[in-house]
Amino acid sequence: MMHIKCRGGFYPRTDDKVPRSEVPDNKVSWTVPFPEYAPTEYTAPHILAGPAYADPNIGSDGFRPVWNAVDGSINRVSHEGVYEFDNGRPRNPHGRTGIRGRGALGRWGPNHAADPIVTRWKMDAGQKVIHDASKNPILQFVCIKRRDNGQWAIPGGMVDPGEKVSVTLQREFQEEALNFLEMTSEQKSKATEELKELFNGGEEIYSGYVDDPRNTDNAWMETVAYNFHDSKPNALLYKLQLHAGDDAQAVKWQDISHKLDLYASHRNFIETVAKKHGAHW
Ligand code: RP5
Ligand code: MG
Ligand code: MG
Repeated sequence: MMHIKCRGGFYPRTDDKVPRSEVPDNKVSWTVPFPEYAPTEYTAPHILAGPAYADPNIGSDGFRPVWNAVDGSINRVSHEGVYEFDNGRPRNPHGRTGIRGRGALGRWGPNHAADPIVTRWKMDAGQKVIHDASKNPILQFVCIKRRDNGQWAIPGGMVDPGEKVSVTLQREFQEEALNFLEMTSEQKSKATEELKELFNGGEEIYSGYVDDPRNTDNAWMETVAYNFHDSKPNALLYKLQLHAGDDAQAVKWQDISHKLDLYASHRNFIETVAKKHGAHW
């Protein structure tokens, strides 16, 4: 995958003050010499302030990360294989981005996320809805609108230190698409119980690098995307009450087709899911 969304223009959420230095398509790969390359150095102020989820700067007292390894509770292993280094910093395995430093990402190297793709068939009067042109049934997925940039996306999120990916998948879905953070503990246990069967039956769709607009030369997003599908008409997903929460400002059931324009590499994951189910794309 040639990254596009983490090249060109300005770094996200910098009020157009932090331009990415230009990287032409044929100079993305580190194996192609690019002596004039002078990427902008940028790590967001809120990351430099040192929140719990962020690494200290490389070279800081007491910071002895173990790269390419599970470092205590922090997973610094890339799904893409062993990463190399650029002046002592992990180097983006998909090439140049025009920015050095961590940007808005907390970790040097891979920043691990998980993406739950929750799907159901579009139904009308008890029948699957068939697309006129492709003659294939239409699949729908739970889609959120991100608060940070207004783009539609899978309700994914970061894997907390030591957290199992299976837990992250369900937790992020519950926070962003069901607004768990504002439920009573009773409501939460009831909903968790209802979702248990669905989330036990997931299928891995993708693991690896994400073309995320926050990526830099030294910090990048990786994810594990799972599909959780409910094929029974009138079953759980046809009754579920969606409520946007946490870093989502809206949530909806989105019909799947090639026309989708989604955040980062999410369109690719949705295409894989549609094809696996023989759905319209
Ligand atoms: C994307 O960023 C991943 O695919 C995942 O959807 C998301 C995780 O970051 P936050 O939603 O926590 O910002 O690269
Ligand atoms: Mg989240
Ligand atoms: Mg999120």
